[in-house]
Amino acid sequence: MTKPLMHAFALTLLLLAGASHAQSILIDKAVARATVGKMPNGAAFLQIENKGADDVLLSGSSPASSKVEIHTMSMDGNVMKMRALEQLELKAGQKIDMKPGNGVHIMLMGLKKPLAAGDKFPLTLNFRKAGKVEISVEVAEMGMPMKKGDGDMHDHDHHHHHDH
Ligand SMILES: [Cu+2]
Repeated sequence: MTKPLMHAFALTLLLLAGASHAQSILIDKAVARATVGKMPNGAAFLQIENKGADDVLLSGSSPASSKVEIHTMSMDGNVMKMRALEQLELKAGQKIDMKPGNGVHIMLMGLKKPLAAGDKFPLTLNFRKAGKVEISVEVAEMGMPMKKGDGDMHDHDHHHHHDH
C-alpha cells in the first residue's frame, strides 16, 4: 500500500470511529512497538472496553502482517513464556489494558515491512457479538531496551511456543 492510500485509509478509520458511538466495544490507545532490523514479528497493545454484553475476541487481521494472533505471556519460574490464545473473553463491563511486559498482547506474525515509529496501520478485530471492529494502530518507540538480544529473545520465544 502506498503512503497516500495509507493516510486516506487512516482518515476513513477516524471518521468511522467518530460515528461509532453505539458500538459496544471501545478500543483506545492502540500502539505497536517499533521493530528493529529484520524482526519477523511485531507486538501491539490496546485498551479494550466492553460496554455491551459478554463478548469474545475471536481473531484479528491486518495488512501489516501475514497473520494476527492473540498472545499471552507468563512467567514459568524465571522463563518468560508466550503462547497464542484461541480467543480472549471480554465480560460485560470488562476493560483490558494491554501493557508491554505483562499478559495479553496482539502479535503481528510475519511483518510485511518493519514497523517504524510514526507509522500507522489498520487492524481489524473480530468479536463474536460486536463483529468486526477496525482501528488504526500507531507505531511508537516503546522503551525497547537497547541491549542486543532482547528483541531476539522475543522472536525466539515465538518460534518455540507455537505448537499449541
Ligand atoms: Cu507475542
